[in-house]
Amino acid sequence: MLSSMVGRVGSFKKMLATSREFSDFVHVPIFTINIKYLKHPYPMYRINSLLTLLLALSSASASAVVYEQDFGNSTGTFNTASSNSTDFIPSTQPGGGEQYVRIGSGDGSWVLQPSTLSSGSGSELLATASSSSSRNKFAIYDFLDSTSLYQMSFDVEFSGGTDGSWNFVFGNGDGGDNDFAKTGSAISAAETFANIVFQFDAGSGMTAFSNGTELLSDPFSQDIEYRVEIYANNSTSDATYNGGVNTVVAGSYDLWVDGLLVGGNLPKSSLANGIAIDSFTFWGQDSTGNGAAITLDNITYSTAIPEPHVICLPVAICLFICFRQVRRKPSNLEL
Ligand SMILES: [Ca+2]
Ligand SMILES: [Ca+2]
Repeated sequence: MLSSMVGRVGSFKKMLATSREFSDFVHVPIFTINIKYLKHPYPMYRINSLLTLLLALSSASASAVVYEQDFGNSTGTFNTASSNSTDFIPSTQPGGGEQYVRIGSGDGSWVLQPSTLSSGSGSELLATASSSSSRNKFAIYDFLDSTSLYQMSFDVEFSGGTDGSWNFVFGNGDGGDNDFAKTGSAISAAETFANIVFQFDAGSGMTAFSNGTELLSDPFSQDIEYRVEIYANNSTSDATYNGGVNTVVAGSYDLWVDGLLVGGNLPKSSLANGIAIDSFTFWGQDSTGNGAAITLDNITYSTAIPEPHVICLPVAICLFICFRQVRRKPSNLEL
């Protein structure tokens, strides 16, 4: 029975880890339920009831809107030079923003294909950079309910380049002069919260920059799959996350790669204080022979930093019940 219970707990953790509402916190210690306290057998129907209760509490406590772009299951290629498409990328949930892809005058392609990433499913987005300064660009902009706090994550792998770069920018375009909505445009500093440049080097190396400053943690190489997480704070007050364990100070962001904090409190660009973050883009350029490739999947972007109590409350209840049962005889088990 104990092994069965442990299995259920493992399934619960897996269920949380695969939920987009929680997946960004799997590196957080509070998810490590110490199974040694589950020494007494427990009726499975009560476990099921408990899990139902916990999930209900979780849903009721959610405050941030989490949008997801997982590229669905469709396949296809968009590679028409000097043109763009607003319907090549599958739609996200209602309110999840406008989206398009663009091919510049330097060739390259956007490809929806069956997932190749170990963490992926369905389709993924594979793109090659332009061979010139004319950008190949993918953007999602003006998603609703955005705030000055922002959380985003995605799976990514770079490959195939000896020069050129991919850029990842998030911020907020300005109404009728929205650089995120302009095909091929870079994003002005005034609309940029952060611009991360992934520069392709000879061999399979890469050099990453945040708003022009090299990330000395050197977190990226080609041909390796990464899970990237962003916690951004454009408010004028410090913000905490991961149950208060981490703080991202006002006007900065934290960059996590595969559960490691590779850049803490990285200074923002020039987006004005308090402006909501409602847009992001990836673009590739200056790659000889269109070699510099990027593969993306499982993009989530949130209108706030998800509140830690969403996670802490159910886990605390679970731990409380587990401790409680340790102190009672098996015959007296009650919930
Ligand atoms: Ca997918
Ligand atoms: Ca906007």
